[in-house]
Amino acid sequence: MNMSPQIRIFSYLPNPRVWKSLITAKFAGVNVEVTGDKPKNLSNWLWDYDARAMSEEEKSVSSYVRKGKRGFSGVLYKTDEFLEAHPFGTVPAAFVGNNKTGVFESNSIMRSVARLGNSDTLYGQNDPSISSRIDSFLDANLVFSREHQVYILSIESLNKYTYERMKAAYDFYLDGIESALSKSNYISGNDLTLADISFVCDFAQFLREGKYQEPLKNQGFNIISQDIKETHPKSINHLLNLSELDEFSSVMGSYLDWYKK
Ligand SMILES: N[C@@H](CCC(=O)N[C@@H](CS)C(=O)NCC(=O)O)C(=O)O
Repeated sequence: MNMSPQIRIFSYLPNPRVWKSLITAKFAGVNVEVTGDKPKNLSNWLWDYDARAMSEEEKSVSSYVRKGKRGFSGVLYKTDEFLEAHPFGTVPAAFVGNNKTGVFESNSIMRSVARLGNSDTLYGQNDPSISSRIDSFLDANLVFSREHQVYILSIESLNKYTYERMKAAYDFYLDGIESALSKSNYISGNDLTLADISFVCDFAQFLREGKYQEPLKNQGFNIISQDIKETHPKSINHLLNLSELDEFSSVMGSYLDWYKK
């Protein structure tokens, strides 16, 4: 059996965006290799196909100094080859196949894993209209998760505009998911697909706004998802039920335990 990785992913860890690929890999039997470190340590790493931690001395003479653009405020070290493969310079950053093709955006990395795998249903492999419908949910998910990224990065010093945008994105995305789940057992139809995996990983991360009750309250805001069990019951039950499956729980570990209590 060939054990060399079919996909290599570099990221800060743990990262729910990477979990999308790891959960997909469990369902589809794909060999994914993950490299990385805690978020705060990633500024000491050389971002590269052969990503690795650097010594202080190496950093001081490195010619790969870049300014962090999104989520990282200080200096990062990214090789020219990394930026060629990953023009937006973000993690998770995947390298796929023998020619190490750069694949970025966590939903696309997950798609890449599914395409390499052996499941007919995860990405609607046998029917272009089904895979396109799954793509539609993944696009909607990315719009939601971008709003979430802005919200969570500024949650200790929010302004009303950011909060209202997040609330509108939350209502829009969850209304769609709730509506889809009122017609079928899974988000995109009768099978578990990438749409479900992406939803679980990104939304589990969003729920962590609940850990910021105090700072939100002090700024005059409420937890956006506080009434989800009444407003979007199918969505939250779907997330909690899927998180119990081995393929999810073996990757997500205790991430949702605080919420389930
Ligand atoms: N939508 C992207 C988000 C990726 C992203 O924004 N990553 C940030 C960290 S959260 C990054 O790598 N920033 C690099 C930088 O600041 O230069 C995904 O799902 O992969």
